[in-house]
Amino acid sequence: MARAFSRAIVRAPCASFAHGLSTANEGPPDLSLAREQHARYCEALEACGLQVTVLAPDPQYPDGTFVEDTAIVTDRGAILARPGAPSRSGEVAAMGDALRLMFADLAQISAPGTVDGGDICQVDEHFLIGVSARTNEQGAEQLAAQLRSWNYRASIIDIRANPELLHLKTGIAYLGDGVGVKGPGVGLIEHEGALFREAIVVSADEAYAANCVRINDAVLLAAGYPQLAGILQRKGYKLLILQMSEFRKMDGGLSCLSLRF
Ligand code: CIR
Repeated sequence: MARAFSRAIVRAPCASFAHGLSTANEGPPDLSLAREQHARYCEALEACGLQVTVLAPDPQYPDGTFVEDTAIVTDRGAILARPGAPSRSGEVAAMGDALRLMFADLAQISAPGTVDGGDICQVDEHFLIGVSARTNEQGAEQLAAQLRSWNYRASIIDIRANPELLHLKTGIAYLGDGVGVKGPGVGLIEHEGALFREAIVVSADEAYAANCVRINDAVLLAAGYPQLAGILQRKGYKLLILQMSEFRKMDGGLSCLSLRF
C-alpha cells in the first residue's frame, strides 16, 4: 500500500529566486516562468486530492521555494530540519509557524546537527536518511532517534561518495507497494536494495527524472524524460507530467517543492 496524503505545504518562488544556490550551470532561471511552473505544480497537488497551504514568499531566502528541505513530516509527528547551507537556515521559521498549527508533536534538529529534508526518503515504516554535503552525522543521528521514538525504523546512508547527488532523494524515490526508482548514481546505496521489492533504474541521460513523487493514485514526473515515463506508464501508473526547467536550473526537483502528508 502507498501512503495516503491529504495535505501539502508549498512556497512560491520569491523575487530573489535567481540568487539561490546552484551548481547546474544551466543559466539563470526565468522568474515568471518559474512562478507559472509552480502554479501548475500546485494544481497537480490539488488534482491528487491534496489541500495545499501556500506560505508567503520571502526574498530574504532565494531557495525558500524548496520547502521540502525545511522539515520532515510523518503521520506520527513532524520535525523541523536545520538546513546545512547557512543561507537557508532562516527558511525554517515560516515552516515552523505553519506546522505548529497542524502538529501537536513538533520536534527539531539542533546544533551541531544539520539536516536537509531532501536527504530523507520514507519507505513505508522505514526512513532512509542520507548523510550528504548538507546533512551531517549528528543531524542524521538526531533524526533517526526521533523517528525511532515514534516507532519507525531508520537507517543512515552516507552518500558523500556520490557527489552528483545533492540529496539522497536526488537519486531515489519510493512509489509505494515495494517499488523504488533509482538513479544511475546510486550504486553505492545498499539499503534501498534491501527495502525495494523492485527497483526501476533510470538511465544516465534521464538522471534528473529519478526525483519523482508518488501522491495517492498518481506519480508526478518531470517533463522531458520519455524513457522513465514509458516504463511507469507500462506499469500502470497514472502520470502527472510537469515542466520543471526553471527549478532544475537551481538544482531543485519535484519533491523539493512541497511537503506532503
Ligand atoms: C539548494 O541548493 O539548496 C537549492 N538550490 C536546491 C534545493 C533542492 N532541494 C532538494 O533537492 N530537496
